[in-house]
Amino acid sequence: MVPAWRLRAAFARRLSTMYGTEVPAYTTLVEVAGKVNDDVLRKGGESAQRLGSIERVTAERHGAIRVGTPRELRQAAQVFAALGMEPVGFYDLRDAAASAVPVVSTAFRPVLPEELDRNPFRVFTSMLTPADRRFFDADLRERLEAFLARRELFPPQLLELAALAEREGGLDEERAERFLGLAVGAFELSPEPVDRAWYSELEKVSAVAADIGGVGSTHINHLTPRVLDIDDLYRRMEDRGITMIDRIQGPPRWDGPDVLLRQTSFRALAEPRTFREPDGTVSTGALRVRFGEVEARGIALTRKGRELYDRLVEGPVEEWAAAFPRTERRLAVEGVGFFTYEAVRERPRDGRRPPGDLAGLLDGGWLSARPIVYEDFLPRSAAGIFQSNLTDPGARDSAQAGAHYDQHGLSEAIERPVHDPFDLYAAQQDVSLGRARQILAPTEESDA
Ligand code: OOG
Ligand code: NI
Repeated sequence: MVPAWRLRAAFARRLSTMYGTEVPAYTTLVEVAGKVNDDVLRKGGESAQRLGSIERVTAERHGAIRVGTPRELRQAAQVFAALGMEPVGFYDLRDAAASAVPVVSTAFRPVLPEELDRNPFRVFTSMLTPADRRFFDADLRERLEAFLARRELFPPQLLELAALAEREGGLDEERAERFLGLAVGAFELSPEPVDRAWYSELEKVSAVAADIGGVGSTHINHLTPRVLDIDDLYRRMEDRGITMIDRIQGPPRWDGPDVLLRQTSFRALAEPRTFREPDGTVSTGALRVRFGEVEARGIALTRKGRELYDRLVEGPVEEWAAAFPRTERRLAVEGVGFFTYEAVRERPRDGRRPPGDLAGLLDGGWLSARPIVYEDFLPRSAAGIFQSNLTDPGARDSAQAGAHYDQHGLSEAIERPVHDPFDLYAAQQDVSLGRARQILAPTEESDA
């Protein structure tokens, strides 16, 4: 039996191989990321692995895909469920980007700490919003929905094997092989000619809408390796003559702890595609929709920490440096960052009782804290990544009311619960703290 986590790790590896043949610049990015990580490890020693072992970081990827309908999203969720990946978080990118990005998104990822340790592969998954009148008028919406209803992104056998894998917690070798082949195939770029007129019509509204609804299949949009020093990577890519977007998204570079997520990308490359012209002839051309992204991950922030982040990230770096907690200890005791806690020593025989507060427990050496790594995404950064790869802002009629989407609605569309990322981190922290307190101060009964 090949368990879900092995399927997930194998899927991530094969997707990476496939994407490397489709987008050779991705391979360059992975190589450069590897060199940067080697250097950080050499200079930093153990502290370089504080936010994850080098094995985990080296294998770590996130992918991005885009689908058109709730049904397609449900099917994608079934494929990811087979890999032990569940929907986490709701991202509404329609207002986060200045350009027309008519999608709402979630991320599929493992949710249990031990599963994340085995392989943290995640996929940022966006769904088109044809009901949003700001982007699509009634006529275009109808034709778009009819087009989407006709296509099949995932072959029935893939979905059957995925459902079986989810029920059984894995697949036998033979079925696993079949499943992985079909799953990777579903995300390959299709050689089918693109209908030029239809694609162009959608492109006038939004390049993202055209990428999703202008073709008969889906494809991986980017696959992102994790790097330990993203500023160094940015410089090295530019030194190689690769044009990067103009900034690194997310928190500024500073000498305090890494938090949340910092991302950057190189610009979308022109990829050869075939087109069916209005007169029926087939021609070759190019589309610029896929790019290369890289990211550095830091400590997960609490709601309070996130509010602080959202406020400070807008301002100058000096303000950030003055106001954001500069040490892990402060992140912990001020309730800004998430940690797991472990009891350092047993309850002493002299009857001294451990202090009740976190600061006392940490400062007295009763507890050690380990940061919880941020496993999710940031709406503003995601919008920035989408946006920086659009050459045309598209069109939006702001006089129209937008269609309402939220986490609950998304959950109903997927027919699976969408986890709240803050709840997941908080639960992990609370479990560890409860266990540590139990060791430090057992009840009188368990003393006897
Ligand atoms: C997704 C863009 C967002 C990220 O890492 O924030 C994203 C897309 O382009 O489909 O991948
Ligand atoms: Ni991404």
